[in-house]
Amino acid sequence: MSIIRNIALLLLCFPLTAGETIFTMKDATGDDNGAGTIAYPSGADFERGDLDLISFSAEKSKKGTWFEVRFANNVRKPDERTSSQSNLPMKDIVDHDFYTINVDVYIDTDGKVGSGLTSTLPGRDVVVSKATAWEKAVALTPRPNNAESLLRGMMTKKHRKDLEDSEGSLSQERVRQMREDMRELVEQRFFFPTRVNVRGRSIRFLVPKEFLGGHASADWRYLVVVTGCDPEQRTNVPILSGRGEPGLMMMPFNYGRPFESFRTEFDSDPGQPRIIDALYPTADQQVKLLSNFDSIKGVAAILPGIAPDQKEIAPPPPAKKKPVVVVKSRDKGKTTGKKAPVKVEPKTKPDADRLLKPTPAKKKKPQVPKRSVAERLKELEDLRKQGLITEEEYKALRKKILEDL
Ligand SMILES: [Ca+2]
Ligand SMILES: [Ca+2]
Repeated sequence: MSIIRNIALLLLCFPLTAGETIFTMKDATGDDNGAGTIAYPSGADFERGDLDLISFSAEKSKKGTWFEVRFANNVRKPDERTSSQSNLPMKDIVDHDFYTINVDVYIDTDGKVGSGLTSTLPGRDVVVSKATAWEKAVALTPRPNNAESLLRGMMTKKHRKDLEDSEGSLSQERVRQMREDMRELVEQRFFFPTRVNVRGRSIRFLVPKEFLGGHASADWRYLVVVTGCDPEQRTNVPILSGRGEPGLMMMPFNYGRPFESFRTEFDSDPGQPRIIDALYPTADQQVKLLSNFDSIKGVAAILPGIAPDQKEIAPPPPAKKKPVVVVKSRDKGKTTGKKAPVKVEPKTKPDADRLLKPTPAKKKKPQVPKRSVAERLKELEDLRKQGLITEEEYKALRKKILEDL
């Protein structure tokens, strides 16, 4: 008994995790609704507050940096859950003691405008601002090895297609080299933490010095986003939003009151980013930044990374489509008669940003037909009858729908 007490006392005096704090950043409470209109799945795996980030901090250790993300609710453990695909217990599927949360951290280490990547992991549907383009990304997920190989697979597939388009069919040696290049590229840019501790409302994860080139710095800028995790990467759940591509380990979005997917509230834009919470000083800034997209033009919301002092946010420009460069008209202006040969750059070097970008969706009919005004009014009426919206909300939404006539 006394031995146990002594060990407990020792642990209290010398916590295993003691280290110098590098920074602590706070996030608003109650803003786990993304651009303001995302609701949790109705199933038992999620509850409001579960993905509500309240702080993000970094602490020095011998091996590297321990980051900590803290949430409004206790982190859900996989103990009692089983797979939705098989009879496997969830704890045998995931590698760590959580299963509903992904946290991406995009880090701008050089502070140079335009230097680094602006793409994010598949399915996040946001881009990082050019001013805070990132050098290193940390992706906390319950199945790190699986997520890393999935990401490598997605990027390799695209890169291989690029190579085949410019070089024709590839020799075995070329394919081996290509796979090696992609492995290096993913390892250089992404880290999927495998040393993870879950306790109460917090998840701590170690990022080694080798990955960040030292400890994390309070001078760098950080973009931290939280998404709902689907550790089984199911592909049989219909996906409403996103550009038709599966996200990396992400829960899908749908209409209605889905059991197993997130939803966007009645009459809000279904094309909104699938980010549940993002680290910004106020909820208002988060809503503004996440609402700054145009799903019809295919323009994603631009999110800036922020400094740990959280004093300054460089607001990105409003979402607009890049102007289409018409090459022909320029050629016409030339009077030399002889056309300059178009130099085709061999795509031998993988371009990480491009490989991470979603493939533009082929034009096809939307999966969910636009509902008529009558249908929407009826749905609204149902919501009122069920007491799911207030009389005031009912009136406001009714007015909005009728304006579409
Ligand atoms: Ca929050
Ligand atoms: Ca937030």
